[in-house]
Amino acid sequence: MSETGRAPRSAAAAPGELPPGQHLVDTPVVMHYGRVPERDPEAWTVTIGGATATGAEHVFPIQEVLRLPTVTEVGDMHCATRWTAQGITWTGVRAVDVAALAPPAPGVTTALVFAEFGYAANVPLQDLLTATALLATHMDGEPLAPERGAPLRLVIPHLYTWKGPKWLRGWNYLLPEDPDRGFWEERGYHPRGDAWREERYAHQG
Ligand SMILES: Nc1nc2c(c(=O)[nH]1)N[C@H]1C(S)=C(S)[C@@H](COP(=O)(O)O)O[C@H]1N2
Ligand SMILES: [Mo]
Repeated sequence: MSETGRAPRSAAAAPGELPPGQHLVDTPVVMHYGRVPERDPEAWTVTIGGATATGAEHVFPIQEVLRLPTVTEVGDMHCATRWTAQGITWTGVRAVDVAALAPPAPGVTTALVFAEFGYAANVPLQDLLTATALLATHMDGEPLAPERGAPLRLVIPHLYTWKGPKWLRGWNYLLPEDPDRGFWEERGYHPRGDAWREERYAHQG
């Protein structure tokens, strides 16, 4: 990807380059709060609500989401607990294409992306709509394992991975006045979470 516009820093990073304060691991450590869902993946839906352009909440069967163009890209995972796993191949659909099915109202700045069982992360709209943000179905060529977020997980390689809910169920578009904290953001983590800027904690501003 070219270095034009707001291309994420990681897309331009040299192979092997690590964000500040991170160390390399071979395999990303399986990490999540709570249980692995057992909901039928065939009956999975993605709900886009909050400040949508129409004002309505839109519920999409997963089959409709996965009819969007399939893309494969290589990205890194950066956990805020300081491990980085490099060169993961993700396959899925672009978040920007999903958002086009249910666009935001004017003035929306953030999306609160949520998962099964209430996990959520607030993600700036500009990061969610970047070309490298995927709703991934496959990791390294294999369908996502249940503990890796099957059937859908959000992947935004330049952000810390807490910004990528596994078992993604949708998002709510937020206006600047809406409460905007997800699970880790409630616990002091950064609203943006760009790993290349080391945006771990909210007190960093
Ligand atoms: N639903 C959900 N998604 C989540 C989490 C979680 O607790 N629940 N943890 C996040 C964090 S902090 C990390 S580091 C990654 C870990 O992904 P992995 O288990 O595939 O390594 O998942 C992210 N997505
Ligand atoms: Mo993490």
